[in-house]
Amino acid sequence: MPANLPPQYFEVEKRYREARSASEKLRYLEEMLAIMPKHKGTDKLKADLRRRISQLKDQGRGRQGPGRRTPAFLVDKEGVGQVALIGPPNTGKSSLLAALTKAQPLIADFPYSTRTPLAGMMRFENVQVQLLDTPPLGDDYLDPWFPDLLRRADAWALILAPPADPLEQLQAIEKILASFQLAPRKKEAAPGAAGLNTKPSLIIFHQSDQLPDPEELEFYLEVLRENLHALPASARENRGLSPLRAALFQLLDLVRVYTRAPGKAANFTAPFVIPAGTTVFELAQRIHQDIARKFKFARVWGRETFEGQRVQRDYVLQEGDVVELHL
Ligand SMILES: Nc1nc2c(ncn2[C@@H]2O[C@H](COP(=O)(O)OP(=O)(O)O)[C@@H](O)[C@H]2O)c(=O)[nH]1
Ligand SMILES: [Mg+2]
Repeated sequence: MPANLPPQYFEVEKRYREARSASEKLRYLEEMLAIMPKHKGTDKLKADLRRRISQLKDQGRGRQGPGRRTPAFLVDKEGVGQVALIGPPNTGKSSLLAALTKAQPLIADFPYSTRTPLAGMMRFENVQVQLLDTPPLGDDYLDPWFPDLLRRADAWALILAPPADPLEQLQAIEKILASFQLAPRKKEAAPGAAGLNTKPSLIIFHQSDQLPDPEELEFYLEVLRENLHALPASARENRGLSPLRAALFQLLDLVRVYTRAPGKAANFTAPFVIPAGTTVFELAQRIHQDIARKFKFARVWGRETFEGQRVQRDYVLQEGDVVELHL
């Protein structure tokens, strides 16, 4: 061994080779450099370590050249659906994520405190909805993966807040979305939305505590409601969060149904969560092809049916229905 390296060096080198993250690799490289004895025989090795260190540091700064970045921000979907919290800087997207889920985002009064999406699971009764906190939608800078995140989400919650005019904030968001051929799905087919891909959306008029005058708050809400469903909320004062949970779930356009075996009670903690419009036969198919094949009829206990009403395969399931499949 020409460089005459101490055994400790090889231990650290082994850790370096096994390290997963760039920051770990960097730490070990720096340790190796520190352990390296100082004499002529190690010059080449030292230069090599320094080169690798500076490469890793460059990568950390995002200077790694085109095509090598992995889309690490496309969050895996969990729960019954994914809602992206989007909006201008400082409207309280991160604060809402923290208030509605167990996630702990950085909350700060500087505009670009959120750099990457962060997911949290929001409980609503017996289901979990995934919420995504995102960086601000401003026109100065947008991460290249942001449009993909918007397209992949099942729905959007547009987070607006005083002191800016909420209608202007809404228009600014729509302008940015339109530049990616996207638009919130309006109550009526919105003029100008032609050719754009729409997503179910609602407005959260956040930081409502900043508008102590209820008439002012109501005025803004009425104006916003001409476009989209809009709800007031304040993460700081814990206001409006229960109706918000319900509205975020409703945005996904799902229904919860419960199956029961004849003569047994339904399990209300474990709903089948299915798209609105699903028929009882499609439910049978979701459960198992064999069940669908043998399906004869169903009995339903629900809001739209009388107790245990016998229904045929094309019956459209309603929220809260208890279903007994007969084979
Ligand atoms: N008055 C008031 N301020 C809030 C509320 N929620 C968040 N803030 C403040 O608004 C600033 C931005 O919050 P943050 O959640 O980081 O906003 P984001 O940039 O949209 O993620 C912070 O200083 C928060 O303390 C709220 O409900 N009411
Ligand atoms: Mg944030």
